[in-house]
Amino acid sequence: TDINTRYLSYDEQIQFLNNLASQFPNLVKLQNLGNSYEGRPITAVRLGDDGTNKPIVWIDAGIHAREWISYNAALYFIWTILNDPNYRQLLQNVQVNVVPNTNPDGYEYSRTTERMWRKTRSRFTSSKCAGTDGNRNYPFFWGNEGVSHSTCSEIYCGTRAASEPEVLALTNAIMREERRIKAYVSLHSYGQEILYPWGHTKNSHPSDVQDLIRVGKMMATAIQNLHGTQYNVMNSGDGLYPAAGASDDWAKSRGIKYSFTMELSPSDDYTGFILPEDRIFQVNRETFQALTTLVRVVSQEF
Ligand code: 0X9
Ligand code: ZN
Repeated sequence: TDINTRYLSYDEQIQFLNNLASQFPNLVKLQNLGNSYEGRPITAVRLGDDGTNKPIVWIDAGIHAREWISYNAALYFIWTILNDPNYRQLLQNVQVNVVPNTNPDGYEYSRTTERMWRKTRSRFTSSKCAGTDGNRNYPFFWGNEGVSHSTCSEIYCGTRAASEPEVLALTNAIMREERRIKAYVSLHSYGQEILYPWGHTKNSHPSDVQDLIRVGKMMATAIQNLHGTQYNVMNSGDGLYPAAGASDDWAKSRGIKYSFTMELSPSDDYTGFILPEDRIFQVNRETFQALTTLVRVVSQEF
């Protein structure tokens, strides 16, 4: 499979999922959560049989269009947990829901037109600028710190909370199963960081922050054990910058205990968002180690 050697188009990503769904009919179910602004399906992959009382780990990727490695990392996770019998066993106790492309319009725009595009592609009658930052559009402290209310900004938070069809599809889908969802990870790049809430402001931590730090460090250790790559575990508001209306905070506010944003590689080398294709494989494998560590924690604790 070439998810380890090149970046796929949106259509190729869907084809990849369809192939897996027909190969593993008992373990894979594809679901359309809703359509993007331009009408592309937001596809969720349910991994595991349809046992209704298992804890769920929710993983999504690519709300920021230019963070291409996140899509491959999500697809690699799906492929490997299905194909490696040692990991496939995890699905007996835990269901994993993966949305490998939460911003297909933005991604196609980034691939074909403007490599550094970040936002969705929604249009506004009153502005020549397009797009909302999906990670400022979630309905928790929406519109507060670290956002912009002008359409041309890279961190434009949208006309209202969940104004983006992509964000509405995701919040609705998560709320349908939120009592069972015990962990949430949003894959981004770049920075090699595992970020935990709260991130909408500085100096604000959930009461169980020590649990998040402990599990975040387990994930970072799993990555380090592979090739020595270092990820920093930190609070997003203090360690990075406050940003309200992000998905990690919203998930935490819904009662999902282990909520993280992962900023994948590189850390701060010259490549930034433009991670060369010959580095995809290693990041895929590292991300897999972190995510399966989290799945294992959920299977043991819930
Ligand atoms: O700014 C973001 O949305 C994320 N960083 S990125 O470079 N991928 O754009 C970080 C979000 C961290 N979470 C919160 N601040 N809540
Ligand atoms: Zn991002």
